[in-house]
Amino acid sequence: MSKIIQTKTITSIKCDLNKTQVMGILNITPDSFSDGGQFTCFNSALKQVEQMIINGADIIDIGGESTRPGAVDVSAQDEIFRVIPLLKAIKSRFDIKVSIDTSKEEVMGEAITYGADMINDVRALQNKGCLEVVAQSNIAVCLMHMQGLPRSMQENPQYKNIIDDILEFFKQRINCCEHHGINKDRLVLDPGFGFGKTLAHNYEVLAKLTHFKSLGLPVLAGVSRKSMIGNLLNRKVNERLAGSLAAAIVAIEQGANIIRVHDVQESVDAINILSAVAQYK
Ligand code: 9MG
Repeated sequence: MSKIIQTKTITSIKCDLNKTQVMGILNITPDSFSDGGQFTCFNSALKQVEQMIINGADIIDIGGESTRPGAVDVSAQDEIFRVIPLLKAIKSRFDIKVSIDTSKEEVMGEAITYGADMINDVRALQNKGCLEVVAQSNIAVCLMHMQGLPRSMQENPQYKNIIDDILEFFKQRINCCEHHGINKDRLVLDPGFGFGKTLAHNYEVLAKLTHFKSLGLPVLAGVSRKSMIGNLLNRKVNERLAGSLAAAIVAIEQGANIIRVHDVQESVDAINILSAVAQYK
């Protein structure tokens, strides 16, 4: 029997719901630029992007602010300085979708001006001015759920029912976006693994990821190298590849359309195995 190809267009990002999109992570962290080695850092970031593209990435996610637990704030100017020259360089050299991981209206504005395809906002456009800036564009947006803020989010997170609470949050954010003129077809939802969630919360969300599909939007999952892998397996950050791949496979089986990963080649291999098996289901 022939398969129905269900293709959904979220503006600027063609999201084929039958093919998992791989989002490669490019972190331009504060210390990358602190030794005056900007040029080296810039070139090595571009090389990393090229390698991720060769390895099969569909989207590159560039972040200039750390969102790890306890991370300190970065100014909008610093973030723009780190992220925008790279966005411009990537767009002029490669044919690849670029997502900018930011929660600041100023950075979003610049990202839109210089051709970003998606804003990846861990604060789901809740910061001042963000809804308005994004509404003036056609860009896609990833709305991520987070309880609390990075500085303190891992201090005793609590939920009545984590799945219902996240669903309610998504509904409110979708309404807010639509109210500001951001069409639903531009949105991607992300439950935010590790953002104000205990180990048990993270695994419950992973097990029940399909629940978020009820809102009719693509779902993004970011589990790569996170503490939910390290703490369960007692593995350091550089020992989390197998655990990350296993969790990504579960996320895809539970309906994730986009996976956000550090290890692009290995993730693409895992997806290809899943696709080969899926043909016979
Ligand atoms: C920036 N960032 C770090 N972790 C993330 C995750 O799980 N999802 C999204 N959308 N962004 C993330």
